[in-house]
Amino acid sequence: MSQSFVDVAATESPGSAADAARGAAVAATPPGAMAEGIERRENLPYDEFVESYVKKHRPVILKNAFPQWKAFGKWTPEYLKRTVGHRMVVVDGKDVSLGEHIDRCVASTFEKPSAYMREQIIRHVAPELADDLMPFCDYALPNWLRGVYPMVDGLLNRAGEVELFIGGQGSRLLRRRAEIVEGNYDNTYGGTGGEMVAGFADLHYDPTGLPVMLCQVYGRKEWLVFSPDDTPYLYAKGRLSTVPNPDHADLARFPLFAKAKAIRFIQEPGEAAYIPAFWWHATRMLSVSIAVSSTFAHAPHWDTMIEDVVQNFSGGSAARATALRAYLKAAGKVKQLGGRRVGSHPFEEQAVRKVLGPVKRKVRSLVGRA
Ligand SMILES: O=C(O)CCC(=O)C(=O)O
Ligand SMILES: [Fe+2]
Repeated sequence: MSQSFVDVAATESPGSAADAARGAAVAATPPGAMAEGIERRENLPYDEFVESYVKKHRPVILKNAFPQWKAFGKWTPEYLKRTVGHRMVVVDGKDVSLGEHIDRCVASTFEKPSAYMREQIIRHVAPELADDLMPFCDYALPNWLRGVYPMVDGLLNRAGEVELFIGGQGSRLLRRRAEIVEGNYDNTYGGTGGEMVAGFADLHYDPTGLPVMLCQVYGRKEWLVFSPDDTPYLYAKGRLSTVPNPDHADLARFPLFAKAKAIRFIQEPGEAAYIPAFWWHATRMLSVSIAVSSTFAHAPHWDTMIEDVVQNFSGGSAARATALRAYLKAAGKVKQLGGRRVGSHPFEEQAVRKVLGPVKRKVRSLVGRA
């Protein structure tokens, strides 16, 4: 087991040879901010992961996090194109075949980046890939999100799905552009200036007070991460920072941003990034990148998740808030009885759904006929 910190300031100084190699993509540390790396742990024992990172809500890069996956080493752009290229996915709101999207990613450059395909539920878009991801990443277990949750079922179950992300060189996460309030956001950030095209965008934290485990299967991805302690400096609108280019922040417009401490790192194939709830992040691809994500939650995450759900989904009704809170707390207690392996078959249809699905369809068809 080893532990190391990436000295980002040393590897990512503006104008270095590495930057030149990335074309116009200058990887500058936000001016005024102190750059720090992220902890990297190799073959970290599960219990230590939970004690030192999950319970303390600290991010970490886990090396050798899914050596058992057939996907690791097998999935390449060519392989996915050949085997599941005919499957349809949604990229930036448009339906496209996976093969066509992969072609665009292969042709992508920092100057002319392709769109980033994110959050495609593997069980739906290409279920034949599931076998390559089993047994699932142990660090992302137990996962209490899988299950049937009356009242917030769509929310929690959607969150518990295993998802596929594919981008090309220069693609970056444009997660919630639509959520940004008009007028408070510089829409030109993706414009014509070379470094803007390939820079980071949409610094955000994930919904529902939940952490994420992002497993890099192929290619390299660069991250920009900030602690929740930096929230006062990030000009947040909800879960999104309104600072347009967080790696080239305009400090005249966003002076407080200088106080935020950027954590930058490059994620390599075989590594999993654990990003705790409320940690801000943005990504961009340094090459064709294939990644698999799992949002997961168990005891150390549960109360935070409940408060977020209650705040955002009780519609201002105190009675609903109380009911939701009590119900989700009880659901957590039940899940806890299942132990370490709860959620370890994320690609299987759940037993209750197997029964409920046909019943629902039958009722619908009867109602339709009536
Ligand atoms: O894989 C990535 O690029 C990060 C994805 C992400 O942060 C998100 O979809 O919320
Ligand atoms: Fe995210």
